[in-house]
Amino acid sequence: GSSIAAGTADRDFVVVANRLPVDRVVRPDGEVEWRRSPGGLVTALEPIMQSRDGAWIGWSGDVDHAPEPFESDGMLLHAVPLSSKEVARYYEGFSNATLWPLYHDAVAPPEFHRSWWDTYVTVNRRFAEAAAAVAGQNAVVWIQDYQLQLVPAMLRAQRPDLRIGFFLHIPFPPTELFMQLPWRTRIVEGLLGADLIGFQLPGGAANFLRLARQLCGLQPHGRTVEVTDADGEPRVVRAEAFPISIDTKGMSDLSASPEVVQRAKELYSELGEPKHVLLGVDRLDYTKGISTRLQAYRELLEDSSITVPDTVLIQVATPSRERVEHYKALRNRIELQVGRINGDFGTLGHPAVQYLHQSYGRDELCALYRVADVMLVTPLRDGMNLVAKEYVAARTDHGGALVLSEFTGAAAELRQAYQVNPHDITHLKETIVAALNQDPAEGARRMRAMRRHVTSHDVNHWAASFLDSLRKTNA
Ligand code: GDG
Repeated sequence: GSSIAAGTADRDFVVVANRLPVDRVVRPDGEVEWRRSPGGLVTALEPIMQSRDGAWIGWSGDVDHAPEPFESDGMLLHAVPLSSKEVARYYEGFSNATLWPLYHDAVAPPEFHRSWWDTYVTVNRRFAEAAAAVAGQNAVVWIQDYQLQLVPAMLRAQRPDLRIGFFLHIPFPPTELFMQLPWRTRIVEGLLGADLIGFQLPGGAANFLRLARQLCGLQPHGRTVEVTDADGEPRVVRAEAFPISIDTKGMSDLSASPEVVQRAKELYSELGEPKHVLLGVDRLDYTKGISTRLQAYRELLEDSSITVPDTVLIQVATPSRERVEHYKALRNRIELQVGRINGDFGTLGHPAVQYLHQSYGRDELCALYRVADVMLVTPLRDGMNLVAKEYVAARTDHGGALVLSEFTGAAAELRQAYQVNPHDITHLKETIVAALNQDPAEGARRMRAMRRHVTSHDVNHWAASFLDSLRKTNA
């Protein structure tokens, strides 16, 4: 059951996500404080939350510690508790070692465990119950991402009055891959509880509709299918693409601020004013193509296409999912590769790769974007990739070049990037060299075009389009 007292089911707009937009911080005096973790999603939804009496439901990130519901910046934050066993099975297990690799083209082998699935069901039910307890009559509920794919149907069963939206931040795989999942029909049925299911790309929506036909015997009409609810009433489910974006103006303004401009100058001089700075910024994840990127860089050094200390690669690899086996193995592989490149090609005081397994502040990241002549975004598969869009937003000077994998959602929008198949190391090397040697006028033309796109298609545009479409579905 829910810990919410009767009479609190009054919120008009409810976001349900794996994580709350806050982190638990223990102050020096021992007092516990919940500090806002700024992310694109919160930034975009905050105005809607404030004007519509919103609530956010999610896990606090802390095992067995769920604070009582509390108000923060005009929204109710409602924590869903998870035990350490649930974190291991629902989050690290089914979400990050089953669904994550399966949905990213199985670039690492997905693991299937019945105990993980059972816990995924239990935890999804807990999130659905929390949402049912908080949402007011006819409220809009927006469920986020692959950790919560069963919530739409579970919530609908309890609260048929609600308008329910779902957005998947990662790719939705082709049917050939999805069919491996022992619980495939349950997942599709879970999602069909929503009125609107949003994907990053039209291809994801098409994959989903095909599965709805194959697994549930439904007939898609364009981007919709009709389902029959428990009450015997027909209902339309729409599957559509809504490419997510960033707070473009926020990033541009930050990048043009005197502090960041100054910090970028300092960074450049700290690096020894090299001729070429290449940059990678990723969570340390096997989908991000960090290893192929390092291989291409290594071969360019072997060929003497580039040399140290004229050239440096900065690789920020933010620590991620460190208890999941695949991530431990990946870290070892990457760090071995970096160590070898530096051993073979570095000189005293001038490593070939500046590798940072650390999380950086937003300002510092922004200064790095300004310093990078070539930004390397080379995932093997990525739902969108916000780093690519942030780099473009940060280049208020129209400088720099973006090397971008075809297998990112962003590639569909950032057509003027230097696009590449990251599996093709020869082409990746040629593309990096082309980006390093681009004609500045040509580079500025490309960057301007990409900036126009991310300016008109920012995260507010994304949220507004989704919520508009949700309002119109089953209106
Ligand atoms: C998932 C999907 C989709 C990274 N390191 C630091 C840091 N970051 C920030 C970046 C960027 C975000 O984290 C990463 O977003 P991405 O989109 O690149 O990748 P995922 O984390 O895999 O996100 C992805 C996204 O959801 C949204 O739908 O685009 O496809 O996989 O904003 O700047 N931020 C700070 N310090 C760091 O060290 N402050």
